[in-house]
Amino acid sequence: MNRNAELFQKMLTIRSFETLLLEKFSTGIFTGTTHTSLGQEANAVGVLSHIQENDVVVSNHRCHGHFLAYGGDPLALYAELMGKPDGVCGGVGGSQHLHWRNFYSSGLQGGTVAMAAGMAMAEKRKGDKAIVIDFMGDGTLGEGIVYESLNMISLWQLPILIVLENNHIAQTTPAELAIAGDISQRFEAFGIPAARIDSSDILEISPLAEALIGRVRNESRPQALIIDTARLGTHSKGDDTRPGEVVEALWQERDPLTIHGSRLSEGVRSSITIKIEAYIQAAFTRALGKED
Ligand SMILES: Cc1ncc(C[n+]2csc(CCOP(=O)(O)OP(=O)(O)O)c2C)c(N)n1
Ligand SMILES: [Mg+2]
Repeated sequence: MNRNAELFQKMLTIRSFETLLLEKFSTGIFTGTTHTSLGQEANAVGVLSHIQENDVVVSNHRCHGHFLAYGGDPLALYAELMGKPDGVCGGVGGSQHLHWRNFYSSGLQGGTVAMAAGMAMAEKRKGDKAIVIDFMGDGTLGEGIVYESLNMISLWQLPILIVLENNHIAQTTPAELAIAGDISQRFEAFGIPAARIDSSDILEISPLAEALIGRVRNESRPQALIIDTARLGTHSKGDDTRPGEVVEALWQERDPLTIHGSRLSEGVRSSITIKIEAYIQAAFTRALGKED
């Protein structure tokens, strides 16, 4: 399989997983809540395609895409969301609190940046060139702990790439009602360089992420990557106050699967789609059949 097809397949794995999750949520088989990353798949795959085995990934409440792009197993994630012992964390972590290998997520907004800072400090002290990738949302810029953490991250030159997925909304609050000034300057004020890209195209996001990850690793210092992106789904399961036509326009213009899928032939696209949908359906069915 060529690289374009592989990237499409990885993003489609996330999309199919979360689409089926939302479809089945109302049946009551899942515990707790859930946040999907529809529209943001190119960020997860574009960034995490470039990590090495010892690198650490810290994610937030919207973590399924990051987990799957990291290499996590869809069956174990479905089982986790069903609260089953075969889940990623034995069914006690749920949608937002995952830990597998060097992947960690937490629903505590902002707390993740502090966690990531501590982990990056540990990696720096070990001196084995491993780095930390920390995903956060734009709304999380409102948490004070972020700035305490950025100060330490810069002061101690911790090897961390902070990926700010700027989908311009926090739950139902548009960014323009909550965020003053220029987001890049929030990082730059602490001496952390911030690269910014407005794209849902994995072929634009991926090379930039690769270059920044290389710099963090080789120069052992922090870096921010701000990705202006689009949340195509609801915040959680049904809470979205944006007008339907606004969301529809985003689907037309900002769907990473459509953007990247157009580079593949119809035949390749449909054979990957059939394969991945069957794989995800089988993961769901097998997770459902596992003992509670
Ligand atoms: C400390 C804390 N406060 C509030 C919440 C509830 N909450 C969960 S997600 C969210 C909005 C997050 O917005 P953003 O950081 O932009 O991420 P996005 O949901 O857009 O990916 C809120 C308020 C929380 N999880 N943690
Ligand atoms: Mg947001």
